[in-house]
Amino acid sequence: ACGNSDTGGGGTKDDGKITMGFSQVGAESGWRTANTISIKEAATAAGIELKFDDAQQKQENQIKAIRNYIQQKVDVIAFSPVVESGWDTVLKEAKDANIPVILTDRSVDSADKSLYKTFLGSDFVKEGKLAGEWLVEQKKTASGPVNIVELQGSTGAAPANDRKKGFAEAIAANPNLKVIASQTGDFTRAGGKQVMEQFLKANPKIDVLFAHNDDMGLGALEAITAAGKVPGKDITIITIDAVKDGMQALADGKFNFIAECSPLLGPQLMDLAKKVKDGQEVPARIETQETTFTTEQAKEALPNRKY
Ligand code: GZL
Repeated sequence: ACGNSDTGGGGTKDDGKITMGFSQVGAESGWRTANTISIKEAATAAGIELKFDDAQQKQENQIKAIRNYIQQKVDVIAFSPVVESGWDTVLKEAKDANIPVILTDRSVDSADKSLYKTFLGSDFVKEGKLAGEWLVEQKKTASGPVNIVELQGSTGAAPANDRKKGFAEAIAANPNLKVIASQTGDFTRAGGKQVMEQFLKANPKIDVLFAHNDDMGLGALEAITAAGKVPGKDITIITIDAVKDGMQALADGKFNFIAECSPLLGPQLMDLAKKVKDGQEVPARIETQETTFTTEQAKEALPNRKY
């Protein structure tokens, strides 16, 4: 590097080592823990210096962290936006400071696509759709109403908005399938348990639980068994993520179906950071490849699961 920090570029040191500032959502779920491990391990493997901040699921903490990274003149900023909206101002500051931004895991609703180089993450609408399509197939012979309760992810988060949308679109195929209650459990086990207790108190007939992530489903299991019902039998349970504890519940028949959402984004993120730093063009959207699991498939897959 020419060593002249006025070039406005990042803070690449003379040793050419790239510095990345990463703002993480928090540590709310097993998925998030696995995602953080993937990012930290991949940075080490790629020889990238990683500055890491845990925002405890607060947007203002992410904005603060991004501003710090701009001050420190990092080479690349990457983050998983806890909610979709309210990023344009700080992303404009990063752009004005000539620091490229990579969105990982979750996206933003900014109309100005020049505010970030790429979005690496899953298609959450598809995940919701896969969950709904499986249920439609399972309940195609149902004669009467099938009452569904839904544990939504964090309010305003892209995975919550999109999974809800995809699931609703899919179950519209069978008017017997009705979401009778839908509320956020904030992607946490505690939230899932608390809200499921309320659902059970208010609704005598619940046939299906759709939880936007395994952790809320795992919390709901406690409420369901405490209410004297058998999870996976009295109440069909569909979740998203496929982290180890979720896959174990699925293998045990307590869950019935999981749409995978892979947290292992670290290696791709570091590869993108190098390309972006070198000024190479990168695709505007890189979609995570992932699958779905039934109980039988979970039993087979469990021994080899990395997270
Ligand atoms: C999805 C990710 C979600 C997970 C949850 O990519 O943003 O956040 O599904 C996590 O487990 O809390």
